[in-house]
Amino acid sequence: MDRPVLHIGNKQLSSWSLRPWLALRKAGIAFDEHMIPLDRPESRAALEAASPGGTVPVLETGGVAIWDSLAICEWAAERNPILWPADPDIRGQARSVTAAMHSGYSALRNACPMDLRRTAAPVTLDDAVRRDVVAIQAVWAAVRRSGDGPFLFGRWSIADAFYTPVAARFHHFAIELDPASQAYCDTLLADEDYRDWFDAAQREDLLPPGHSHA
Ligand SMILES: N[C@@H](CCC(=O)N[C@@H](CS)C(=O)NCC(=O)O)C(=O)O
Repeated sequence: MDRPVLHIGNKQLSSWSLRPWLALRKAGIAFDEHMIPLDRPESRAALEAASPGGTVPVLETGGVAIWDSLAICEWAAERNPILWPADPDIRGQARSVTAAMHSGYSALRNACPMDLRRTAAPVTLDDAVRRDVVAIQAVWAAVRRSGDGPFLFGRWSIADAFYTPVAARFHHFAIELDPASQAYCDTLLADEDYRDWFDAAQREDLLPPGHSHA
């Protein structure tokens, strides 16, 4: 079987692409990656050619395209179940917190887009963004099980893939967190696979400085 190809957006900006890229790495699934630079005149045509949904990430495998970050993570978890907690009840809860990020917290996402080349600096946050920041920390506090490791459910899981871009937003927008949440974000941002992505983002030369994209 040909190696799957993961089409991604700019590493600097594409928070959605980061999630399945981490999951494929953690699952030990060999894949090729292909970048479609975003926000260029030719981006739309390239996105539509690669992805039925017209967005990245998209995984090309077995002659089909799977788009949507969570769908790609689930594809990876079918190949390597280590990506979710082993206990079915805890796994259900891990899926809840993952789905909450996938479909929510839009105030934070809109006001504080991931930009891995942004110099960390605070901005004034409106009430809706503050509510998201409080809600995310409350969810983390409610579910955290650090027994088997420092991640949300102990060992690394897809939930951590979904909150790694959140940790990056919190860092780059210098958002103050409670100590346990800060420690969790520090763990995510020190992860070796994330560091590989982050380092590659620093070497990208795809956008004018200061440009950012949600
Ligand atoms: N729900 C989708 C969202 C994907 C998405 O919005 N991707 C952005 C890049 S981060 C995109 O492709 N935008 C199209 C554009 O910039 O024209 C997912 O989880 O994959």
